[in-house]
Amino acid sequence: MGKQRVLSGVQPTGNYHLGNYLGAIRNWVEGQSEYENYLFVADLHAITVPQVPYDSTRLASDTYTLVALYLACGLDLDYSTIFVQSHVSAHSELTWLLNCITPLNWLEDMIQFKEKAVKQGENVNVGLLDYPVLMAADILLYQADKVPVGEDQKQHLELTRDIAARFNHQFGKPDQQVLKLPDPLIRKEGARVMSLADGTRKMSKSDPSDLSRINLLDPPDQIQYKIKRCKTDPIRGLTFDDPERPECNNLLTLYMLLAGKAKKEVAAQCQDMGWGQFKPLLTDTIIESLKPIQEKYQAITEDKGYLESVLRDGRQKAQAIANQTLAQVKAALGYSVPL
Ligand code: AQP
Repeated sequence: MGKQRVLSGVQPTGNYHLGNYLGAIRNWVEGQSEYENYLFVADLHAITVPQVPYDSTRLASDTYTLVALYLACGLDLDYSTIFVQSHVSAHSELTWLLNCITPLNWLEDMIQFKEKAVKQGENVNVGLLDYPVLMAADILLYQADKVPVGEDQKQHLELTRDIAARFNHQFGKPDQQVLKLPDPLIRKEGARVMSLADGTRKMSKSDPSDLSRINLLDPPDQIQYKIKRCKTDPIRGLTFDDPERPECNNLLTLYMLLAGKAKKEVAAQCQDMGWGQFKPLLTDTIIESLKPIQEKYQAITEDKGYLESVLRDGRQKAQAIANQTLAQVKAALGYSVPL
């Protein structure tokens, strides 16, 4: 039996941070040899949240930065195909076809839509509502077996399964499913990284305060400054899992994940520490962990031709699978074949 196929992506909206790394990219890298990986830059998803004012120079440059970071973080092209979502037009086309079989109320029930719609007030576009159908198309086009998901994306993956099952039921044959139902690939515990300004909110690209996150490309002096300024509490002795101390739990978790230590070991090492002792330790650990990524990133971005060739190859491989699925979907729906 061949390897199972995994599909995942990150939106190219700048400020790639430790949450994106520890919650997504590092996990892909660690498991990559076990699977056949299709990892993309989700640039069609990136415009579902309006950018005001819109800067048309950002999308392409943020895309290249993200691809370079994927490679710098250790994605290996022997195991992983890296491509840009908008370069494979089947994503948009399958979205339309799936839109026509997806009940509106399924989308209106999505928690992320409700939350983001509240934030956007009157400026909610159809794309935001339709985001989960595009995500379903992303996954189903590649007949993915597994999709790495965090808590926030679980509901969207369930919707993807519901859409695939509905399609198969309405248009497939009893003995032959057109679309494969994907399973979640559950992340290791502790990979949810919280904001440096508030331990109850997740670290996020769109947080207006840059002090709330450590970006993967932050230079050492900036990392030092951010950790010096980050929110803590007045209690001496550092502990995990105290609901009254979300910042403490987050910073210890960051240290544990980046130092590659066991939770027990970190708990014992830090139980009598004050912040004055722990912060320099965490700062050095972050700087040392990001140094090889930043050096590799620098080398990769100096060779734009290489990045372009990675994306050309990625697009070809992705298109070969995506177009095949799209043709099967269209055949099942009864479309005529272009002459
Ligand atoms: N704080 C986080 N902790 C753990 N994982 C995280 N991810 C994002 N933030 C954290 C994971 O990174 C992947 C890519 O995310 P995305 O670009 O699709 O969008 P997102 O989840 O909405 O990421 P951001 O940074 O929070 O973006 P904004 O601010 O634009 O909403 C996903 O696997 C995600 O779980």
